[in-house]
Amino acid sequence: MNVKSFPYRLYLVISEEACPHYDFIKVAEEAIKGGVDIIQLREKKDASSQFLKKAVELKKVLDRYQIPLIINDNLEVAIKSGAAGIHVGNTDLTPTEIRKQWPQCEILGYSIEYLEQLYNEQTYSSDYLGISPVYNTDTKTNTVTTWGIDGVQSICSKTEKPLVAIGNMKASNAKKVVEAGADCIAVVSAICSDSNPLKAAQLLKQEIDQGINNR
Ligand code: TZP
Ligand code: MG
Repeated sequence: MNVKSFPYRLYLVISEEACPHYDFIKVAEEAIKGGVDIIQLREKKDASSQFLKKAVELKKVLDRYQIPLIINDNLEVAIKSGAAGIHVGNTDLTPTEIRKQWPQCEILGYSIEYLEQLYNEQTYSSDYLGISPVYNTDTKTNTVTTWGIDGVQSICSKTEKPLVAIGNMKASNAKKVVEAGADCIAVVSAICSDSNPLKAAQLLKQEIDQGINNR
């Protein structure tokens, strides 16, 4: 995939656990109606069989809206569910290995936790990079570098890969992170914890669009 074929701006990372108000399938559908254009299923605690069941269920809804499904860190679930892609971190199965085992993978995401990763073959093998995390978040605490705006700018100046910013992203900070160089904003709680996921997605999308217009 080349840079220009990454058309996604608002990325929902979802799990059943992250959705206190509604069933995660309903949250996903409302979020799509509000402007989310790519969704990752991230179930860190599920056995593969349970993870796969959820992925298949979610994909049925996503297919109706032509929204790509990305699976977090489980190649078996990604392949068996018919997902469009997979997202992995620095300590997971590597992008080069995923390319070998799953040549049909359309969207391969790789989280950047150290600047040095920008120069390794894993980054070369991926389609987009996750800037992980931009800000500290309670949703994921085992993180390495909190990038901040300076980190986003620094990564942006060193790579042509599409950049997905994650970590405590919300409507109040999305614009400045996009202005700093992020191509896409990924959220868990800003949509999943909101009692109105459709509206939450709309607000985020507005801020992202404004940020892109200001660049
Ligand atoms: N990777 C880096 S931060 C994060 C992940 C999965 C969690 C983001 O969650 P939230 O609730 O949007 O801060
Ligand atoms: Mg991981």
